[in-house]
Order: sequence, then C-alpha cells, then structure tokens
Amino acid sequence: GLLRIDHVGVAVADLDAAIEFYSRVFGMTCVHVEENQDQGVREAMMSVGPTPAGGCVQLLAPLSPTSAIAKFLDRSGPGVQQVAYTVRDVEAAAAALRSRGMRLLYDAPRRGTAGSRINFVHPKDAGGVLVELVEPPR
Ligand code: MC0
Repeated sequence: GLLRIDHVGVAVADLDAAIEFYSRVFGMTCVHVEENQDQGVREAMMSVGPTPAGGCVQLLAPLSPTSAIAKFLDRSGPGVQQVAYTVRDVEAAAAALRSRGMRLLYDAPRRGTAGSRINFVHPKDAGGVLVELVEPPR
C-alpha cells in the first residue's frame, strides 16, 4: 500500500529560478539536485519545514523539447504535474493498482530520484492526476 506522500512534482521552465523562488518565498531548503536522462529532467527536491518529515516539492525542468515535462509545459504551462507516494515495494504496489483496473505506464520499474525505483499510474485512470509510486533506495 501507500505509506505517505513522497513529493508533489511541479513543472518549471527554469530550475535555478524556481529553486531561488521556493527558497526565498516559501522558505524551503534545496536538499538534492539531479539530472535524470531517462526521464528527460533536471530536478530539485525542496524540503518543506525543518525536517524531511514535512515532505518535498520536486521541481522538474525539461532537458529536451520532446521530454514529458516540455510537453506538459507546452500544453498546460507551469504547475503541478504529479503527486508521488512512497511505497515499500513498487512492483507489489503496481500489481495491486493494476488489479484495480489502473494502467501503469511501465511494465517494469525505472530509475527515479537518488536511485529510487518508480512507476506511474496513467492520469486518465486517476481522475486527471499523474500518480507516481516511489520505492526509496535501501
Ligand atoms: C498528460 N495529461 C496529464 C498529464 N500529462 N494529465 C494530468 N497530469 C499530467 N501530468 C493528459 C493530457 O492532457 C491528455 O489529456 C492525456 O493525459 C493523454 O495525453 P497524451 O498526449 O496521450 O500523453 P502525453 O504524451 O502527454 O504523456 C502523458 C504521460 C507522460 C503521463 C504518459 O507525461 C509520461 O510518460 N509521464 C511519466 C514520466 C514523467 O512524467 N516524467 C517526468 C517526471 P486529454 O484530455 O487531452 O486526452 S520525472 C520524475 O518524476 C522522476 C525523476 C522522479 O520523481 O523520481
């Protein structure tokens, strides 16, 4: 099952400008920056509150004009692109959701932030929300 909200993903055009904005206006702390070629993103994890227990906002900037984030920005502009949940076992969580009629985007998990294993529920099956499942690295 789902353990907690892992992060809320926000599509942005300019990652450095967004990090500065979230730090200055909302007082969040940038705890991780990474480029993920497979996902076509440069991303930053912004920690909410004094400890990681407050969860994170994940800022997502496109690496190429054909990436998922570039397509999202073209269609919808900047804003919330995904809600991600922490799971203990991404394969088991995906199987449970498939058995409830959800389409998962990948047959097998792919690599997410900081070596996590991830999969996604299609937004058309989840009320218009792209749902990400995140199994943290052990
Ligand atoms: C598309 N749609 C969305 C959506 N993206 N609805 C809500 N939230 C989104 N993010 C809607 C479209 O408006 C369209 O609606 C319908 O879904 C199908 O659109 P499509 O043209 O068939 O599909 P695409 O090409 O827009 O692709 C959507 C899809 C794609 C979710 C399949 O973005 C994808 O593969 N996403 C998973 C990977 C990803 O998002 N990577 C970036 C984050 P209408 O009504 O017009 O039919 S990387 C990440 O998250 C990693 C680093 C991590 O956290 O560890």
